[in-house]
Amino acid sequence: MLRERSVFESPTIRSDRPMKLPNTFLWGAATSPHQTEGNNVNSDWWALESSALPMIPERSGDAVDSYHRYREDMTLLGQARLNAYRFGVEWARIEPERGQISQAMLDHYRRMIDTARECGLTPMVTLHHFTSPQWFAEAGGWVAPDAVERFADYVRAVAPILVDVPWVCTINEPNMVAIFAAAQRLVSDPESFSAMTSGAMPDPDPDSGKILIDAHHAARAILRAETDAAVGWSVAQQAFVAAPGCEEQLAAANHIWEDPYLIAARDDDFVGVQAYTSRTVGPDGIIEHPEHPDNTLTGWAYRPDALGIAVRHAWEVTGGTPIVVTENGIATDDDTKRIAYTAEALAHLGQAMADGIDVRGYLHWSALDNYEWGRWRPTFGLIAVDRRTFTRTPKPSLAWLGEMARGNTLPGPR
Ligand code: IFM
Repeated sequence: MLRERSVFESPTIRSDRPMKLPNTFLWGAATSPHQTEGNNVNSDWWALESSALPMIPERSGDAVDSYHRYREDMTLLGQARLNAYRFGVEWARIEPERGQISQAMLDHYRRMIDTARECGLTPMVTLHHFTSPQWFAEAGGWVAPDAVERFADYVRAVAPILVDVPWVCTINEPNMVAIFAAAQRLVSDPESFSAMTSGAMPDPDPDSGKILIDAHHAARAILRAETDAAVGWSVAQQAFVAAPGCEEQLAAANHIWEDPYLIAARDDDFVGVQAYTSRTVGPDGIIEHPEHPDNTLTGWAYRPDALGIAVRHAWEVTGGTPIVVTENGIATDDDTKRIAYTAEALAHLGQAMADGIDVRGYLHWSALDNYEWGRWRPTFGLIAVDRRTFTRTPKPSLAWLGEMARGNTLPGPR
């Protein structure tokens, strides 16, 4: 029984033989609407960008104009021989005012789904990726008494265009959404605020977390009734590891940051693992990434092994929900480093799969250099974008990942 086996036995890679994957394995890339489409003017993030918060020094503006150029984006992914694309539909466009559903926007997103297919890409559609309509935020956001109902209404409105979509992710990184909720509460407290601006993140707000879990389960029920989709959500994982003797602190960090969201995925059709780096938990809790020349453009430690740690943790906590890696990547302007990081991350993923973990796909973050929530400098893309002309230039990493998809094997260690 695979599920009974300890997946923590082997953190290091044992096999250097490539591992053949099933033909159904998803090889792709991911984006989100707000980070790529541009002019998401009815969203809460657009409003936040106007509010001159120091954590949000730059605005999304036109983003990379994927609202108009999605066919070009998808064509490049398909030409590279990737077979999957995770993108989102934007609640603030579909329901710009409460109860006012835009059929034109639903048609737009249905065209995106059809275009993905035409480009040879299996679509995974995310329904909520950090941004909500401004009217929802003004009404109290996720802690408003009717938040779950409002989200469920939106999901009901979108369901008809998802009827034949194979993969739907209800909410992206609900634990990060709960962190934003905590951060917004702290903004009025000068001491906590200065801690936040120096890079530390508050713990996820547990009240928001519970509501997000209810919202996810409500969405899952609607989607299961009205579509054929495999339904899940994606969890931001920090791949926490314990400093010597700090196993209890490690368990506490996981308990607050990740586990409730993974437990909520126990009856899902899949869980999305999103991992970029690993963080150590010491005697006083989570340790911030120490300064290091190898740190990425987001200031995170260079830790390609994070993916293996995260996948093993998700498998253990969910009790064996099938996994899709819905995000993994690196913010760097050195594409050779991106390839090296990804190759190593994939080797760790292969080892986890060799240990019996059921992983159905790998979706790299991100397809395009895009708006990184307040900043443009951290570039995660397989495709560079000139933000003045919107010209797309594939990087060598796109062709490299396409080759991986064509070979459909996971590598041994480098
Ligand atoms: O850009 C984000 C994405 O929106 C959610 N997951 C992490 C990425 C990198 O920070």
